[in-house]
Amino acid sequence: MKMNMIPQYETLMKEQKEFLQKKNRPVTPNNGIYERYENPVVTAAHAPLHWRYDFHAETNPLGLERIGVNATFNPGAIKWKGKYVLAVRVEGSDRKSYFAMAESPNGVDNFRFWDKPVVMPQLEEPDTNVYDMRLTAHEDGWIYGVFCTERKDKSNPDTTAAVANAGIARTKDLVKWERLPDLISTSGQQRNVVLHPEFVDGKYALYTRPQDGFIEVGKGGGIGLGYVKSMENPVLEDEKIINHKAYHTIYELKNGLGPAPIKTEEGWLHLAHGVRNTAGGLRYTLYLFMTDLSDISKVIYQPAGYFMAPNYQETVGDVPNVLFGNGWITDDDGTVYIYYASSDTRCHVAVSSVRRLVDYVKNTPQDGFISAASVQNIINLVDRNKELE
Ligand code: M1P
Repeated sequence: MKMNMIPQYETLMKEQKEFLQKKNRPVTPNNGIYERYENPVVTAAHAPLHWRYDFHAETNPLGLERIGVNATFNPGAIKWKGKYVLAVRVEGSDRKSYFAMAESPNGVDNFRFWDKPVVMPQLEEPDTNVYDMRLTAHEDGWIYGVFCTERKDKSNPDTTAAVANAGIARTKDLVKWERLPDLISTSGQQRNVVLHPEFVDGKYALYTRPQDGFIEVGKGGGIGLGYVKSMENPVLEDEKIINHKAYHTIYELKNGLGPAPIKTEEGWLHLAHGVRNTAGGLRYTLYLFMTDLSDISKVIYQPAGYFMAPNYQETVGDVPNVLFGNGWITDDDGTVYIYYASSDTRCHVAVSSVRRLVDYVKNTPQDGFISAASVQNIINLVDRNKELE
């Protein structure tokens, strides 16, 4: 230790090193569709100590933390140079979110943040807050980060009035980012915007979530799809809703796409979140659906209900009862690492495979939208199982 270091330095570093090395194990039993893992993969405690502490004894004689990290959640994900890399939404104790890359050698533990958080170039009007980046390795050769940019609604004196839109940036190395103009669409606000990885008829395809207000989707809502001719001038055309919210479902109040879809032999596999209201507040769960390979606006499979809902520990956090997933990684052998966050507080992983997820979307009964239809699904299964007797 250097002479002018705070005395706590060695202890702090040793404790964090031990914490970061902690192994993670799959939870058993499970439903066969995916395996949750015992520990969250990235938490506020993963934030590097040199982001938080002034190590100089002269300026920090008491060895106090100077910059707090409140939460780490809603990560985008990409396989990069053989590593599992998350674009984590890090939220400071000042409530501002920013992006920081964290990487793991195996996708399930030992995540470490890169040396510094992402420096996102600003447009003429700076972002007040940025969050929930979706990473898309597009066939044009760029990696795009599409994220929510939030600014004060200057037309409304209410201090909580804000406007959300899709911010767009691109990179070749996940370090240096080129900021592009924000999405231009006819909707009042946009959140949960995701870039499709392939061109469609020579255009960029964007999944959207038009909304009337900052929180409420209002008359808008549903997962939309629109096209832009150029990401340098991203004017959205032909936006239409491809996945509607629906009464008495897990996506009754609102929904939004998670990461860019995975291309499979059977169709494009999508992960999304659905929101319903309850006496205890909003409940966010994750669901899957699949769209047609030749017509990406056409939903061909959508199982009833949720794919993942918060378990007991996951219900607790800054915004309780929330699962949100905007990143997944598919390995060459078909293993799928689903990165999700619980209650706007910490990041987790669940592991599945393309084969299992395709089977799940194709063979789980669809929603019949009434209880009697749900009962009939069970009767059908019971009767079929009786054929084995
Ligand atoms: O607090 C839950 C989530 O709320 C928003 O998501 P949506 O716009 O779909 O309701 C986002 O702020 C998201 O970051 C957050 O996790």
